[in-house]
Amino acid sequence: MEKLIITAAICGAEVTKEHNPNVPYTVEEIAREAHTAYKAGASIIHLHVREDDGTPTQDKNRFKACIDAIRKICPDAIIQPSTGGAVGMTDLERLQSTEVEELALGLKHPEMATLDCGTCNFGGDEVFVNTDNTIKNFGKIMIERGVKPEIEVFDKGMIDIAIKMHKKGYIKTPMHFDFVLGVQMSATARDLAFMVDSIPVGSTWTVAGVGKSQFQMAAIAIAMGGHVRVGFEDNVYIEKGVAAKSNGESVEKVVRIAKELGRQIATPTEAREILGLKP
Ligand code: KMH
Ligand code: ZN
Repeated sequence: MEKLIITAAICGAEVTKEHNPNVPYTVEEIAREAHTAYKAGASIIHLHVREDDGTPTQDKNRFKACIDAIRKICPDAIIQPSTGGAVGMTDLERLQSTEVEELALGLKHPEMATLDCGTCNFGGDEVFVNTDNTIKNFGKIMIERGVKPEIEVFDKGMIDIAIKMHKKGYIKTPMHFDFVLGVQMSATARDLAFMVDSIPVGSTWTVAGVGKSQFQMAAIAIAMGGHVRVGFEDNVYIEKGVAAKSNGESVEKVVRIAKELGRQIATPTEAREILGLKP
């Protein structure tokens, strides 16, 4: 089986220090959390950033500061900024994260970024809006900037939207999907198998189980040959009622499960090969 790519979603936009005091806000805290995950075996850092008081932001200068700080201590990690940001942000705000230079890698833009392929309920009255025009615009800009999208899909309909966008020229193949389960769609083995079965042949995939399903989804994905995302964005607990000490602790748990199931962990270089990223 292919080696396992572990993505650490270290910060997110919704969780706070009230949920877990180790949720990072400052540049230093974000770099610290990225480093714990990287040391434990994460090859991709999925990145949201915050103001010092925890307010989510897509400000490109804040992204630049965080990426530079992470790069100093995680020299070869794949840093994947979010273009989802937080509910209610405008498209222009959200796209700023793709403008950031990665000077240490000699790149004008990030290697990867997320591309959310549909609208979904986000709890209470919150709706995370991604119209067809938003997706087209984000897809086109990512192609122009050479940024590989991680296609975030919160239900099966979003896979169909991504395929439609590919046919219209807004997303290139091979596609890489992140199934975010437990938000709009439930997170069971049946749901995951259905999603895997629905993506085009030749695509790669990872799963982010949100909330209590996080490590169950990870274990199933490891056994199926897919890839795994964990981290505070999706779940701040290491086990029921116990806050994780760091994102690294969550990554370590995935590494242990993978070892038990005979799956080796991909280095960032190996992850780049699997995903077709330029070294
Ligand atoms: N925070 C959510 C509204 C992404 O990173 O692309 C959007 C999100 C998806 O987290
Ligand atoms: Zn995110």
